[in-house]
Amino acid sequence: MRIVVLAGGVGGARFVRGVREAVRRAAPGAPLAGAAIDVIVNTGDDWWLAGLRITPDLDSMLYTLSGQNDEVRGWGRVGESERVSAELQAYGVTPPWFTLGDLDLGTHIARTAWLRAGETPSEVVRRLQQRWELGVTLHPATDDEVDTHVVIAGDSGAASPARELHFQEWWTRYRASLPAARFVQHGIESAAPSPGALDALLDADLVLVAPSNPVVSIGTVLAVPGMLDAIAAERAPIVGVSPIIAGAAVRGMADACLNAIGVATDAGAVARHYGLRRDGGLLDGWLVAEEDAALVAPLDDEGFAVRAVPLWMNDLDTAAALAEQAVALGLELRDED
Ligand code: GDP
Ligand code: FO1
Ligand code: CA
Repeated sequence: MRIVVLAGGVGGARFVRGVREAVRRAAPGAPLAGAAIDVIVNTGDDWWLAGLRITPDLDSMLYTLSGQNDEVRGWGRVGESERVSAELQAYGVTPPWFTLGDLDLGTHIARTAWLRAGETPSEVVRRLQQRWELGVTLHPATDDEVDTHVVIAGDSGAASPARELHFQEWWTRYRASLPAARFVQHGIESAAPSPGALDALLDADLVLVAPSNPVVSIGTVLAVPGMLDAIAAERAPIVGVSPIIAGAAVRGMADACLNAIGVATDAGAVARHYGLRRDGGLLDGWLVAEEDAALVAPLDDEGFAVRAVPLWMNDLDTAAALAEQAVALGLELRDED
């Protein structure tokens, strides 16, 4: 069995760690036993800083799955020091609101060296993950450089005209507090899914949409031309997991992104935003939190196969249990087919 997961950074990585654990725990002969896991990771957060290519969501995956992530901060490496970053900030080559840890810099330098030598982002990701036994295969959503930018609305006078920031500046410097009018990715029209992402989708038995930011993580993966078609052409069931619990974007600022595109911070609104696959959207199935059980009946009436399950990923056990629920719903949908 081949499972493909669409994912962003921290929420995505916690979920993928749960999927990997669910596969490891599967009884011999069970459908999940020995399943291959491919992860298609958002690249919209990527940017250039101090001459280095930084890929936050891919690195969150790499570090979380290899057990080296800083669980407290959510990003970067555990046991990190920041001596080089202090120098870079003293020179003014990096801003004070974006810190590159010393160990993390090793990753960025290696990645940039390979890119400079002519390798594609997919080849670089392959090399980075070879260093550890991740138990999953990571693919960038695209090999094209289409970083997300945020358009901040101006007011009607000339005092504050509309302006555009890189997503990282909006997110880490302003903590998503500047009202976003929209998100843009310049050149996305001519981008294509990475070869590994397409291959994995062609071969998938089940596609899972991680409880990642629906706008700047999953939305950005789906915005790559050809990605949604490749997913929709699947015979494999597509099951999503809500990142919203009881009307709140747990651990993060996804609500600011949803506001910007006019979608309520609500598990039902996110399902409707993704849409039903049979109507040209993404989903067959959708997992909501037990706290949101009241959403099951209305969404079910609209055609989504919905279950209310424990949605908090607090540790490996809860993340694995959530992954098992997502897989179980997918298998149910496959058997009905
Ligand atoms: P980022 O790229 O680091 O922002 O991470 P993602 O886009 O992968 O995921 C961020 C989202 O994960 C947050 O906005 C939350 O809505 C969601 N999230 C975080 N922790 C949990 C959890 O325990 N359960 C669920 N269901 N969602 C979570
Ligand atoms: N997030 C911060 O809030 N402050 C930082 O200084 C910061 C540095 C950083 C360096 C490398 C990296 O891969 C991620 C980093 N992040 C930082 C997290 C990250 O930029 C965002 O949380 C995500 O892009 C949103 O998913
Ligand atoms: Ca992200």
